[in-house]
Amino acid sequence: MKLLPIFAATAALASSAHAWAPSSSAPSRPFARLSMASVTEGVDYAVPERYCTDHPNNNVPPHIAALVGRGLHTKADHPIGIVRAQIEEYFNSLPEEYKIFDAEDPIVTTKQCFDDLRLEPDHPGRSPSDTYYITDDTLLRTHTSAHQSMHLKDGYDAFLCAGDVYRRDEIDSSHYPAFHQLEAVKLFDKADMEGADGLTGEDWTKSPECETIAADLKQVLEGLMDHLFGETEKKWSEDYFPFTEPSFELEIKYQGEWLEVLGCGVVHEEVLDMAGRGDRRGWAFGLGLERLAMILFEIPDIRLFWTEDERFSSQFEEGKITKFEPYSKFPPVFKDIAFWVPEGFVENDFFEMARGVAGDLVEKIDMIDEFTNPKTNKSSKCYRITYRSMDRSLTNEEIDALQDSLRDKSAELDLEVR
Ligand code: FA5
Ligand code: MG
Repeated sequence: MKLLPIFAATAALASSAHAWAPSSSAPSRPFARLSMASVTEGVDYAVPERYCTDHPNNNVPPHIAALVGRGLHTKADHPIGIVRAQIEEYFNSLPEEYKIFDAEDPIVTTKQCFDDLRLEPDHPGRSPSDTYYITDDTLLRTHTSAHQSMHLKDGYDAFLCAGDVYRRDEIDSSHYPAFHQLEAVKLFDKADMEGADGLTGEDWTKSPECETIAADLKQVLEGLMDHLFGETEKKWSEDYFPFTEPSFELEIKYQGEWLEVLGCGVVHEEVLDMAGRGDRRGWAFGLGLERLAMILFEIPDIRLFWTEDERFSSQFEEGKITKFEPYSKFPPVFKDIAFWVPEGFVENDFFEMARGVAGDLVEKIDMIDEFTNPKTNKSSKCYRITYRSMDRSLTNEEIDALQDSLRDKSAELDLEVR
């Protein structure tokens, strides 16, 4: 099943009813007032108990809590860290100075992750079927955009921020419930935006100043792709995010296929306003580091980034993009499971249960059959689970045992195994 992209809400929000603050009301902050409150200092993020608690609405399973704090994006000789360093190298070569962040707390509030970014209360990305909640109003960040507002509030005009993000999602070779994003925000000089003072909504998005920002954003990102890939074919499309307007996505051509690598846009004036920066304008983007690393290093499966197998880690070196040599592909084992599903069944709950039982041995889960009995009106779904280890051959007995315990556990989701 194709899931709704988490931040591309279907209905565009009504245009701003909230007047953009005139430049006099929010003077830009002098550098001396910058605070470092944005980063929790001295906290060890690699403590599963921080994430997996007994709060009644906590839905973080132990296998997810165990991933937090691994800091792959800060490891100089890990593909995720190598790509991130190359991106920073590019930004360091640009005339503006970008402040670099990489140690924000992965626990954020619903305000930081959603409200500050204009995600409506009923936005699907906020639902516990898509998001890992710690308590009712704290969660594992679903995107690095969750940190935009606090860095803006702290007075930064240009910054990068990289980190691990978490989403309950489908399971296959390019989706993993934990992955990494790198975010960037750049505000423009007030003097260059004066012509658009006071403009909101369409008056703003149609202004030459807004066009200048969008053009700069595209140029910076095309330059970044050329820096990473050499000259490569690129394609811009319109996208939708509640926090940028206009919004775009960038795809690059990889092995004959177009692959989405990032979302971006001109920061919505209300987002800047809420961050106390309503006197400024600028752009933001968020890109997926795994997507880029899979292409650059030819890493075929997203689970590999998390392996602690020496045969993986020993292949990479700081500052070098090298082709990954698979240490042999072990055969898959397929198992099907069919059940009657209760009303309101959430597929992600089942995917998560499978990963809870069998961990990374689950390579992918596909729905292969679905029907509704016209007499009873009950629906049945059949899923094919592909089990495969990245580092050894699996025995039939061990997979049968895992499949049996998955069948048993299915009752917890009110699934009636057929
Ligand atoms: C966002 O997360 C927005 N916060 C991006 C953004 C930032 C837009 C700033 C505007 C301004 P999206 O859900 O499309 O958007 O994810 C951004 C990128 O993360 C994708 O292009 C993709 O490269 C990567 N990504 C998304 N989901 C996954 C996943 N399950 N596994 C690996 N990478 C993913
Ligand atoms: Mg997207």
